[in-house]
Amino acid sequence: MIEGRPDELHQQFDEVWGNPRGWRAATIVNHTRIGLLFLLTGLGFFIFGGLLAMLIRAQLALPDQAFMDADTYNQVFTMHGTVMMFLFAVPMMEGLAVYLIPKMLGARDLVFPRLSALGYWCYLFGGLILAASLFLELAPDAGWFMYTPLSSLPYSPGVNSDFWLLGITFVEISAVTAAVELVVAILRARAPGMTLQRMPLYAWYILTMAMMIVLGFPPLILGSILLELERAAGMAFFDVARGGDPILWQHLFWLFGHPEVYIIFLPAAGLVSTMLPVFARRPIVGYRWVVVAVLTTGFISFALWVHHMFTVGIPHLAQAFFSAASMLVAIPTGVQVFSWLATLWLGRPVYHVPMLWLFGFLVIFVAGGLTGVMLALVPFNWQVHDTQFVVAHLHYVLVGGMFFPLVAAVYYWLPHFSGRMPSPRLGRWGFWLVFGGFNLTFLVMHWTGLLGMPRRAYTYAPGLGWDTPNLVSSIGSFIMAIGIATVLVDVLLHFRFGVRAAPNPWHADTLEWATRLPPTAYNFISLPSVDSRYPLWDRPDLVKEMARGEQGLAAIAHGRRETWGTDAVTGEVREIIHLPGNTWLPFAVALVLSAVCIGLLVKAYAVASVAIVAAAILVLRWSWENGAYEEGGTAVPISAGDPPLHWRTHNGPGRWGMGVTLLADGALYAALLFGWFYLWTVAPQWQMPAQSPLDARGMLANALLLSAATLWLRRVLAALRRGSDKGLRGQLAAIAALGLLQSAHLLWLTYASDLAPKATAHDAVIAVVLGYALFHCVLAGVATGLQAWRAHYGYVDRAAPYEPIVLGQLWYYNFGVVWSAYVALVLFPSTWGGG
Ligand code: HEM
Ligand SMILES: [Cu+2]
Repeated sequence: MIEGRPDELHQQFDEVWGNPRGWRAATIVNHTRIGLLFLLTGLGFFIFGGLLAMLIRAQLALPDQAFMDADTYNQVFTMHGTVMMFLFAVPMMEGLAVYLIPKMLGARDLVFPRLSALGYWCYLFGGLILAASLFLELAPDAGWFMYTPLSSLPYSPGVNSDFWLLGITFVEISAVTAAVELVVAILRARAPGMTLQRMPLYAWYILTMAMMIVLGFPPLILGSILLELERAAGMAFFDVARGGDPILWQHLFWLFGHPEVYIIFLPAAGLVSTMLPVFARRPIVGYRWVVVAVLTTGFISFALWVHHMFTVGIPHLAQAFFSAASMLVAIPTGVQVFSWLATLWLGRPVYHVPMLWLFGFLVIFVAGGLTGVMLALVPFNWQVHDTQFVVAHLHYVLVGGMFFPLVAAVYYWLPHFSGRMPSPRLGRWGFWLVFGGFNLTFLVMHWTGLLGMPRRAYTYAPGLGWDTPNLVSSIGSFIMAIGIATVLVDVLLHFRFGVRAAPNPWHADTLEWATRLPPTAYNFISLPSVDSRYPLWDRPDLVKEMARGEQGLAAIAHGRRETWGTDAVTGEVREIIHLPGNTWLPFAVALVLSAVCIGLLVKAYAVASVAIVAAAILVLRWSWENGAYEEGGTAVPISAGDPPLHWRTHNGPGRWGMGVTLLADGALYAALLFGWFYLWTVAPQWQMPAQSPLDARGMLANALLLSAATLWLRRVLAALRRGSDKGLRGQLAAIAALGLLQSAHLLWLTYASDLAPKATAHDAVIAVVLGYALFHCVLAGVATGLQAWRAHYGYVDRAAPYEPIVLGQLWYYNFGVVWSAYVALVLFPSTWGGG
């Protein structure tokens, strides 16, 4: 198994896995590096958002301040909320997960490294575009929730809102890519023997968070696309006069926005559940209860969005339901809190700096939870809606629930990043300044709110009783800022002056501490197998065995990047996942997509179109460079006794990746259909034409055509699974042609139906549904054509049947899309009112 001494082995691994320097650093796809980039960029945006918070507090410190005018203030607080929520909180949590998860699972990388890199670059570029708007004094100014009609063209005529819609969509796509990646890695790339039951709690939290992103972000992406279409192309969705409804935006927004709060909180709670037992020096109490609580939180949080809309005028029954549901969510959170307290109680805790932050978290977060229950009471909610009370609650939950655990985590994993230990002294100062400053700022703000001071007002008159509490809040916020600066200085200094860290300095139980400190790009030269929930506690020798190359997959002479692919439930080895190496593609794709984004912003549609074509070419190139391509067909050696490389199986990670991506895609489509039925039943001036503009028979024919192609592909795939690739290339080519023919027919149908999307919301929604279906059908056709071509080169055949099987899912998905479009747009209207 071992080829030479570990040092030599390390050298060989470095050759295959190493990170280039200089310009070529932009080609790195390795998860450790990408995770760190996420964290650093997130920190940058946090500082930016924090400075904006300082500006806000400076403006509110005294009554009748003229520090900022109302316009600037609107931009500043909108950007503060937007930056903190989209560019700091979520990417930070995802970045940490990208960094930690493979290591905790005992893997060498995430399963789609190029996708992680793409996600990062999209995040960076999207964030920069958004941030730039403030310096151009064109920043979004309609609040981080962008309510229509305030954000619609008549009330926000500049490009301010467009910056938000395009920039945030760009960033959201990055969040979804990282989420897909995390879900699949957690389910399919764990160490052999790591059953679901033995998975570190953090992985459960991240799995839940990632699934929530997959299902929760698409409604907002859809909302942004619709609003941008309304603003840029004049299509009608949120305009009452044309049959739209601004409340639709609120639904789409909060369908995303409420889960978002838990998307931010759950991973932070996962950090707590990871660190706390280590410091308490015992396993967490009630592992199973915590898992159940986390999963339940994930589910319930999707049923809560309406509690943000209690004052909008919704039916009483709905109010009662969502009020009760909102209180219910306190239960699983309570379970976790009790489990943490019990762990501390029953353990023999040791106190280090991270523990201080965990303590701060517990105090502040519980307080925030209590005001949350207050807000879930409808009458109380009516009272304090849109006052500073809500701002105070929100920061107790977000800063307490996310920022404090994050700082604890930074201190805890610092030795991992740097190989050095943080110093206790400055850290304590930083903590107490932040803790004190925070409470001074926001505890008082509850009071300001109860006194009736509204949220988002840029100034106020003296003598209303608001002067003193506001001054106190502002002073508190500056103390907090000084505290945060202290922490940053501490962290910076430690890179220079920290003492060298011992291996596993906190005596943790999880596998990330089995890497070198700081870790190599491949994490481990040999991959562990696991037989307990606390591998490093139960097998103290494991670390050395791994480092000596005595565990799995220690061969590298073949020059491939590899990690184990394991069964989602049992953790048994299924295949060797063959990972791609460094490449310019993700960076280039993100760059071209930012050109699309900027092109749309400045309404240079020609530029945007060229960039879209360029992006399509790059993406095709990307999908060409898969394992079988680099290796020259299927003649790839593997060691005797090893499982197959993943692209020789029927069920590799790509299949899961496609599945999860389609879940996200389906969430977007479901939100679109929801919009259709919502507008139909609720919009005050919805107009259903007497005669549907759609050609009913044409639609049916189109769906049948697609069904024929799909069924054909299904037969080809079934044959492949049985080991027959007879006529594979020709059949794939024919299916691709049939698919493209169907796409052309759909395009013609859309064109011939003479829709008037600028005149009525009815036609606008139909146009979007058809456009959506068209996009997917073309995609499937082109991708199948590409597969035919690959079959021609022998990259795809019965020995490597994997890619067409992955692609098959897209066809099944399209089948569902086109038929449900037929049902929703043709059958329903013809049976229930409106021709
Ligand atoms: C660093 C300390 C922070 C301070 C002093 C601060 C201060 C403020 C203030 C004064 C407002 C109210 C603006 C207004 O109503 O006019 C606000 C809004 C907000 N903050 Fe913070 N904030 C801080 C950190 C954070 C963090 C860490 C997050 C999220 C992770 C966050 C998320 C938000 C959001 C979502 C809003 C609502 C914006 C809106 O209503 O549109 N803040 N913040
Ligand atoms: Cu909520």
